[in-house]
Amino acid sequence: MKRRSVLIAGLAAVVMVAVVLLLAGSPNVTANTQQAGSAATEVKIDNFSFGPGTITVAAGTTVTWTNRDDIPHTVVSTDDPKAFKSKVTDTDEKFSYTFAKPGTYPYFCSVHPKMTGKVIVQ
Ligand SMILES: [Cu+2]
Repeated sequence: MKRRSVLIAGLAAVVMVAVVLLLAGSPNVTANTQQAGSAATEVKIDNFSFGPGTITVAAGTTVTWTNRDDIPHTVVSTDDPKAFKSKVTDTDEKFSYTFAKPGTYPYFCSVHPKMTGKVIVQ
């Protein structure tokens, strides 16, 4: 009788260790969630600046610029050849471009070349 209870106590200890290992291991499974979906895909043009000036998006994301300024602006790729080029946008007009390939895409406003921004595609 005494030997049996020792055996049960031993089994219980093994089960306890297994449960603790399982609980300790489980956070690693869920910790690897992606954050790509939360990336900003809207850039506001306001007060002669792009906001946010640099955004990071996943490949395949469409970025939309909206001119919130009272002044016409453009969104023009700095690269040669140009990856994208908007027409002159007036107040509340939008320009969209879909970034298919990973890379860094600097751009500026051709009306006011000191206005610059950057899209990083991962
Ligand atoms: Cu401008």
